[in-house]
Amino acid sequence: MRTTQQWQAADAAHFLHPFTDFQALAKKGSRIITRAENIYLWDSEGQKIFDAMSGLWCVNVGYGQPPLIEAATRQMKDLAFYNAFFQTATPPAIELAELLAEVTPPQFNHVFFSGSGSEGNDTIVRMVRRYWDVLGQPERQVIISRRNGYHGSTMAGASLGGMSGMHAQGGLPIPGITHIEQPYWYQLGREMGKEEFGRVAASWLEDKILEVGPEKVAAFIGEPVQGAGGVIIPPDTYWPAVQAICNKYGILLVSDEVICGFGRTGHWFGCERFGTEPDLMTFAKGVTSGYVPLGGVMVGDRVARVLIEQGGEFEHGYTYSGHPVACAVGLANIRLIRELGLVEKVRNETGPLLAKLYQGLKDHPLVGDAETCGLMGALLLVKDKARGTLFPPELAVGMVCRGHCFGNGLIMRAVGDRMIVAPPLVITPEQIDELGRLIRLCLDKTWADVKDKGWLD
Ligand code: PXG
Repeated sequence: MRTTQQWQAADAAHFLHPFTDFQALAKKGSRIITRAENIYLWDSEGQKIFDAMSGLWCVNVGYGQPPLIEAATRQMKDLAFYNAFFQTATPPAIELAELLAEVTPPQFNHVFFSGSGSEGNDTIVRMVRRYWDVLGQPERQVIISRRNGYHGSTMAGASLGGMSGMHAQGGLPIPGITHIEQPYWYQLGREMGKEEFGRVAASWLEDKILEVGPEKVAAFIGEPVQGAGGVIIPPDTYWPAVQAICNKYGILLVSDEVICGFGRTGHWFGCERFGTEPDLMTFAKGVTSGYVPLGGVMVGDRVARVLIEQGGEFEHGYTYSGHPVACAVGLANIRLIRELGLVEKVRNETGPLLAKLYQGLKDHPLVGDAETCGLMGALLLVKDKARGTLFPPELAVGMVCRGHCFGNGLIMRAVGDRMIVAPPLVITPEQIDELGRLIRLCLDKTWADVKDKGWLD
């Protein structure tokens, strides 16, 4: 086994990491993760780390699950690969399609597989536009999404996303994609109640539809809870109002369930938590708990019927659409989620425990807001709780806190000054207590730094 320094040198020499300042990382050296079990990781220095981000929002069943490992091994032996082009199929892809139709809401009976969430959203753009073409309304091209939403990093995914840094590189968004403001109450709506703000934020969709022209709008896409944007949990009034607006103008509703799907919110899919009936859903991550890459699009009956009965050939697909090993792991993963009752556990036990923990964290002097949805949580670090004053962004207080998390064996992410977690769904009540102690320790250390540096003045 190489030493940490040897890994870091080879890494810096050859490996360009995603969303990374290459030169800065090469100087500092990557952290090398070598092993994992349950909800814990170990790095090349032997440090044990509490993985409160489930890898990257994906390892829902935790690490080292034998049924998933065995499913992959068995499938690789039987048939490591065959494609789904040219009128062929493999048993795992067929069986997973069948099982997905079962665990998703009733309007979903068909799936189009991809290799990732980004590819899934590329499929969404092509499918939505194709749907309106087939219906004889080719002018319906425009897809509306939200600022600070995240839908992936391909050309279409990054365009649908509302990340200004991403749009600034590479001439994005592509034509026909436009954005509205996000439903972030703390930033945009604190002068009103949350319920009222939810309705106001939804009304921005109607304003945009009228601005573009309803006859030109194809679809609206959003994450039930914005994940990468900082676990932005909309008021309960938001999604039903969005659904009503989509219905009013006949616009397709797309729920990007890449993070919220497969139990994260305490429901199988986030749309079920927030009471919408989307026409299409993107999924990835939790479908295989990240053990192997897989993504796709659930196609609701409204769209499927048109594409199947009137559409002819849909000229779109990936080499790995329905990859047999990925699908075999997906099957084993969904069966395990069912067997362990993880969705119900999140809804009735661990989700409420995390909510209670976060309610308690509100008394910390740094914490201006603390909220959870299922097993996602966000803490907003603020300068003055009473007034709700934020720290100047250039102080990067969130990064200071993240540094303490790294140093103390906890993976908690910083999105600006929002500290976020999304632990594996197998987390136990005792492990939630452990998470609470670690978070408090890191908040206390950050608080000490902030006072020492005179950042409260
Ligand atoms: N949609 C959503 C809602 C996502 O969260 C994607 C699509 C794209 O999936 P792929 O598999 O192509 O990465 C995602 C991915 C972060 C972070 O910083 C989040 C994601 C990916 C990378 C980083 O929180 N989500």
